[in-house]
Amino acid sequence: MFRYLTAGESHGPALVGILDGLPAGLRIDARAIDAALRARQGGYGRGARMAIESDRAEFLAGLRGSVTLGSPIAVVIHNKDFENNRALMDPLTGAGKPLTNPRPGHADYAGAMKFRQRDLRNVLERASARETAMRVALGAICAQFLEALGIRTLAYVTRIGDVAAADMAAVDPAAIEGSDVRCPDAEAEAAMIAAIDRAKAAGDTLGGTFTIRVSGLPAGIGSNRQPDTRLDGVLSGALMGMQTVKAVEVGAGSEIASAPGSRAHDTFRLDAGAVARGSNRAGGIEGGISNGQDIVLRASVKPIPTLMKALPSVNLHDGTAAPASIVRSDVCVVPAASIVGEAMVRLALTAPVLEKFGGDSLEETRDNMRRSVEASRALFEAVAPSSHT
Ligand code: EPS
Repeated sequence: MFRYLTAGESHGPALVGILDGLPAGLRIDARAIDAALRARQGGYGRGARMAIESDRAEFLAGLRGSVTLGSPIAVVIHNKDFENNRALMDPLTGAGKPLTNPRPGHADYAGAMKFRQRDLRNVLERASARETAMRVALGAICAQFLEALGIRTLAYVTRIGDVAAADMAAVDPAAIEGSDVRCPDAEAEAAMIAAIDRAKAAGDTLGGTFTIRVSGLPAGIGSNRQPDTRLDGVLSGALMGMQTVKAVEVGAGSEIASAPGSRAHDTFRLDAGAVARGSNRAGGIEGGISNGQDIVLRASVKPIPTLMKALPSVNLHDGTAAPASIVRSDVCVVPAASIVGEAMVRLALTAPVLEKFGGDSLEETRDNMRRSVEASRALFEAVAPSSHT
């Protein structure tokens, strides 16, 4: 069974993560993990915290000579900002003036009710998106496992506020890396940056959307066996598990509700004797099972709830009307959220891929995958064998 856990407060000493169930024999490129961490820290519209941190994943267990042992992988990312907050956040002695005015849209109020906390800091420290740094590190490890099987992910920004990128059939990864908002549409990028500047000047924040594509995933991952085994549910649940995400779409998503059946589905045809599809509105998943086409997911991200022009709130300690607490924050996190979303998809895909192919070593997983894909191809010999991936 593949699983992972993270722990860590935003201004505590460190974030820690454990990844359990990856096979032995996978060579890990630590630089690629740190590159993903840098990407998460970047993006136009980020706040001052990002200038303090320079996130680096340090391995404590599970590797020898950069190769996985099949034992649990343990990772730590130190919070540099802990040194500025030791009196407030030391796990044994930390104390300070309580935060009292909940931010609409943040976990502050709901979390205070749940955990019976009078100091909202006791809620926000774990609710903060700071902990997504560890998800990105663990996701970047899973990416190396998936890539060893030929499965790749790509994440890019498709909307910031009311600026939408043009629909793109193919996306060049270099165009994403070269963009300050991780949007491969250069024209939209300039308008997105201007929108972030306007929001900042107004003391406001902006949300948006990002798209994740998965290529190289063979047909047959996920299952119609039970509701919780359906791949669309697994992947959208993982994306909804992010702080900022309020909606997830698979393929054509919500548009499908208004299309007639004749224009909603991806027809089959024969192309030089091979099975081909007319489109990919299903986003690569039918019946909760991957169908061999690219997986396409889109997530909608809410604007960050900490506004410099604070929203109306109440002081929960004295019962007066008061603006929401203002703490250091970002204007727009959509580019960073796309990196976190990619990590969530990488983590969420690893379990059903391992469930399908199994293996205690990478070699065994690869052998199983090769045999399985060949057997599926051989099922319909009347149709050209190369077509069933
Ligand atoms: C974040 C770290 C946080 C915030 C932000 C994201 O650091 P700090 O609170 O010290 O400024 O910048 O957190 C939130 C958006 C939030 O709502 O809590 C990060 O590492 O991504």
